[in-house]
Amino acid sequence: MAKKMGVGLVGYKFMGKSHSNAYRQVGHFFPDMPIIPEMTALCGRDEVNVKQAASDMGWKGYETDWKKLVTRKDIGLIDVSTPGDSHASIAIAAAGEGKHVFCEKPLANTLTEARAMAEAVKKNGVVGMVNFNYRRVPAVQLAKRLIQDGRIGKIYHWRAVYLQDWIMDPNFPLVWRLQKDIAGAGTLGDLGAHSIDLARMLVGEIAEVTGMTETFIKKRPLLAGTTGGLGAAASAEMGEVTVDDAALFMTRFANGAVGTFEATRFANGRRNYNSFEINGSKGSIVFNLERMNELQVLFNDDAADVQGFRTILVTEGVHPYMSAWWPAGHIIGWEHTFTHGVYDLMNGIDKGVSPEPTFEDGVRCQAVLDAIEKSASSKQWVNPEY
Ligand code: SOE
Repeated sequence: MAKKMGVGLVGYKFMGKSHSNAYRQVGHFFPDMPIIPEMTALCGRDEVNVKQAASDMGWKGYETDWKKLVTRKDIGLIDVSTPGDSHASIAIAAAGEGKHVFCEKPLANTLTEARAMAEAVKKNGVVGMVNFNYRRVPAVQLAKRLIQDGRIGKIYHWRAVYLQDWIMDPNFPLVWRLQKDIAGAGTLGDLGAHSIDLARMLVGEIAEVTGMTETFIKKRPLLAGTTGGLGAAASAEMGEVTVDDAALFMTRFANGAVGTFEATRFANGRRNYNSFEINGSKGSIVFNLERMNELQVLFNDDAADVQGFRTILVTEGVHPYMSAWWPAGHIIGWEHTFTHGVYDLMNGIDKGVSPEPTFEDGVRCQAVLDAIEKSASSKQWVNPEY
């Protein structure tokens, strides 16, 4: 019989909903789970809303103060799905109470906070994992295996493009993601961080960066009401946008590969276009989240008359996580990446080992973000401070 562990989730909007779905599903699809997460309590400041969300999403109870949540004896795992400004305080307090911590990306709003979080997890001997969920797309895992097996040879190029368009309307209001004191950074931390994490996993450590950021719309209407998600309503008053709308940067990897990255919320028509291309001495790999069940690959050792990019439908049971779902050819979606994350997390907790991306990975990503911001203001190449 699998053991059980109570979960306390802080945050119940977009990310809270996707994490709740993962906790609900995981035990039903992964029968070999060593520890089943129990949806013990959902936490949010507004009692009426959090109570409703807890009942809608299948939580047994709720709390309105995360400080109380982290001390509860029936909870072993704290899930931090709040905006970045509260990640550090919640995660550090939870680790101090001996709770394992699952934290939304990027790990923190600053490198100093990220380091303190990694230190807290280490010092208290608990498991810490950052939810860079795109690592857990089976096609991305296939890319990783092909690289590890040497199938594309020595990597020369990494090319990442992460494009969205949800704030292009100048009248779209000043939601929390556009405020530095809450979000830490704009497109750079929200989207660029995903690409940096994937680049670190697939290519290797980033040694040097140079970058630029741009804020196209500098003032926006303040929010009408309190709902500040991706579909928020505007008031008549204006406020200042304090984060970047777009970030472009180049990197040198420690292994000699070079990388280019583009992250923007101003790519008209691109809703959530997260893609990368890797070119190596023996082949190439292309991934695009909008076709997330597919991986395009080219191998130089294919016969000359059939050489070209092939598209692999990554739905066979031989691929990570896929045997838990449907027969081959029956595709999975964005929400499955969260379920896979929770599956790996519970296995990690069982073994007492933090699954990747660990808080240390989170710190390294944060160091790259920090270096890009420094480079954007100094207009120089900068080495991340690992
Ligand atoms: C909004 O830009 C957002 O939801 C990000 O915060 C997520 O990390 C990304 O996966 C999708 O877009």
